[in-house]
Amino acid sequence: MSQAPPRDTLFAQPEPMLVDFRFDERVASVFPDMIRRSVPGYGDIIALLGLFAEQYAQPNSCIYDLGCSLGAATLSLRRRIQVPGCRLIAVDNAEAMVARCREHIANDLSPTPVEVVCADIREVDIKQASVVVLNFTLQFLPPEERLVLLKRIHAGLLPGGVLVLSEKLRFADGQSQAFQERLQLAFKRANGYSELEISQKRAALENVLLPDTLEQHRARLIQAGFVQIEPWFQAFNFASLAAVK
Ligand code: GEK
Repeated sequence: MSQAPPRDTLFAQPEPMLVDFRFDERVASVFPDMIRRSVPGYGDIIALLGLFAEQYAQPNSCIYDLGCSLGAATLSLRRRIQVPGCRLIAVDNAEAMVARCREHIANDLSPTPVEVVCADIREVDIKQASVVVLNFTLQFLPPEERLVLLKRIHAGLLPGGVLVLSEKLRFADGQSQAFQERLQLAFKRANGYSELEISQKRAALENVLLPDTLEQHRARLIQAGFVQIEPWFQAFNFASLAAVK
């Protein structure tokens, strides 16, 4: 029988000196519980990512999971690749995440080889790619560096390749922002987070996770060179887009 993942209680006690959120050992140790209870639709997105690998992976190409954390997206992609000669490259710059990711990959028996790389996604070569996944990662880059990365991804994709970009969204219209935030807050409360946990986590993420609007994402993807952009998932203020080269 598999054990329940350790519960996230990182922000349950009052913090006299709240510091900016970091992907350290404490976060890595509770990450599956944290992301599942904080991001509405996360489990569905992970499961559905496999279909992008099934439909878009090209023979003898590379598939990238950028900001892979513990490898949930990598495993979903790996299990549905249908063509020969693919290689998966999972990248994260948090050592605590990468160490655990390597264990998860080693425990999975799907045949496609996976290279888990501890590096900054801004410094990784992207080549011969048929599928690239940025599942809730772009939002952690400084805004002025996001277009550069998308341009590099576009350049490294094969014709017909796809980028799947999942992000927390911001809404330019105040009414929409309030509506979506209210429901995400309700989601977190329904998943057992206290008001203290919610407010301390929010403060810790304030300078670290900087969301864009859907319109900004669309415009940036077009600027990067993508010709077809399809929003394919949204749950409150979390969404995923597919951009085809
Ligand atoms: C999932 N995709 O489970 N270079 C490399 N990694 C980075 C960088 C960077 N510059 N910036 C942030 N990260 C995963 C979830 S979590 C999302 C992704 C979240 C990494 C960071 O270390 C963390 O592991 C991940 O991006 C973001 O599908 O926690 O909301």
